[in-house]
Amino acid sequence: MNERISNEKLRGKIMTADEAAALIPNGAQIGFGGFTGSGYPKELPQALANRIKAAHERGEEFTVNAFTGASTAPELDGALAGVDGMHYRMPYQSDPTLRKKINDGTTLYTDIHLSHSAQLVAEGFMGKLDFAVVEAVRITEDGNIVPTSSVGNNKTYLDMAEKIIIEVNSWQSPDLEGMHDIWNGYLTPPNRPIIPINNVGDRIGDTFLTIDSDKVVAVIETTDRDRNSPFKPIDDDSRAIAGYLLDFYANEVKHGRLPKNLLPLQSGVGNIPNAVLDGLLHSDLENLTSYTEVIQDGMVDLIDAGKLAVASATAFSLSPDYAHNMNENAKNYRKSIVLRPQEISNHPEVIRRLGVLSCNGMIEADIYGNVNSTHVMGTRMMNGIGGSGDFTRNAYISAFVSPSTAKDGAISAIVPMVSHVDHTEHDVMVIITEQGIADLRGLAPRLRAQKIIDNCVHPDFRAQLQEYFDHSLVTSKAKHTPHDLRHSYDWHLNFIENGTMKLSHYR
Ligand code: 0RQ
Repeated sequence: MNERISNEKLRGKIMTADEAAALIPNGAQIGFGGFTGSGYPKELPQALANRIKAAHERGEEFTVNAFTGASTAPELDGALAGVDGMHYRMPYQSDPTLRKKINDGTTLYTDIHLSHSAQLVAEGFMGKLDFAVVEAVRITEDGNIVPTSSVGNNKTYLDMAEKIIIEVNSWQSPDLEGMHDIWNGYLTPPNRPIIPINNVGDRIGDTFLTIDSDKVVAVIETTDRDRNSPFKPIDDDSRAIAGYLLDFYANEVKHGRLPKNLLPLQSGVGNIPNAVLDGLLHSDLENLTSYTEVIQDGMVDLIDAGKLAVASATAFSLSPDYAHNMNENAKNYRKSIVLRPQEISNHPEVIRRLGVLSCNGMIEADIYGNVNSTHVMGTRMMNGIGGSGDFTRNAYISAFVSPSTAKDGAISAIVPMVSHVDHTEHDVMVIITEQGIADLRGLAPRLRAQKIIDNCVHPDFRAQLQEYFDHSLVTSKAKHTPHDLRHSYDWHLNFIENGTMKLSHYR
């Protein structure tokens, strides 16, 4: 194991997770590595959770403020939230235990664009960062860090933290070295240079994270795997939605608005984006590229099939079999995969320059094309905006996808007015459900509404939504974006009160 820690001084800092956790005091602000279940520290958070639990049993206060890249895993978010140990958390999560603590008011959560999170810490706005806790493939002779299966915000957290704890994980393949691209040119204003990425695969930095080794207070040796879950098999609705999107792209190619190999693809995680990738695999498209935030199974299949030339992201989000394959063959995949800090993988400047085609999931959309990605019934946090805002706002063509109903048909994903807005009508170009596709580009609001009602709404809700829109056209004083404000949230209220958005009468 020691060959993974090539620096003599840092070898002297090896200790157990419990010993390292003992260095962290109540109230500490910690920048953890980790992004979509990849590359997060695996032992220190659990050891810290044990310490917090013991303190609580003694009647002592003990919580920490946790910053990450994005979602992590039960060993981090689950462990700390499970002992009421997280006072504050940003910028994205998807852990069931943490979600519960956020929604019952125990944990304060700031849900922000992933590309903005490093800047908040770097400019000092979030206060002093006490610790950075990150995972490494190895520590180099010079005392620098080779990252593992995600880069996330590690660079900023390592730069800003007063103290550093490194988990060197021998489960992670040493052949990941060379896949990362850490740009050291990114600064706070007014000294920000142009990000010199002109093509998806451009490499502009180092393959390692440079750190001040004097700040390292502990090195922990670990062997645990990333905790990723397998994807569900692709269902009919996802296949239908993927079909509409790919036909839409084909039509854009036909009209000369997209090149034959499309433009760099961004794909959210989940069943439908996975179906889109599967659709691409079975298409005759070639020489595709992807500028996105996570590398999923479907992208690896596309690389293997020779259809995806290069992919840029900040992390892997692979099922266990695919993660194993990546570990075995990282040397080959290094040619076609670049992992960058998330402020670069999700950077508006690069996304706009490259002309990315974005595709993300949603909770609900309204008749004018505003999208809610985060809040169920307007108040309950699901996961967070993640990178969907970074990509949607700056995409060449932005798309949102969802089944037209949720919860066995009790909920319509298309509603009169969204109960929370993450993406405004100004940013949302295309909406797709299994019912069909609404290309909203260039349409005035009333035309957008009719197109969404005609093409995307489930038949169980179509007449009801048409009725709302017709009433709005009559009762709304202003006719630009008509709404019947007294009734805009009847559907949500009816679900909360009666368990269904289906109304017995217009109310
Ligand atoms: O609930 O898990 O209890 O069954 O939401 O819904 O349909 O399986 O879709 O997994 O793609 O998630 C928006 C949450 C969709 C996701 C969201 C319930 C539904 C189910 C999941 P159950 P599906 P998905 C890059 C981009 C924001 C982050 C983002 C998301 C669960 O896409 O988090 O885009 N996006 N990142 O039943 C009540 C509704 C509902 C609803 C769905 N209208 N009302 N519940 N559900 N619609 C990736 C990263 O940033 C890393």
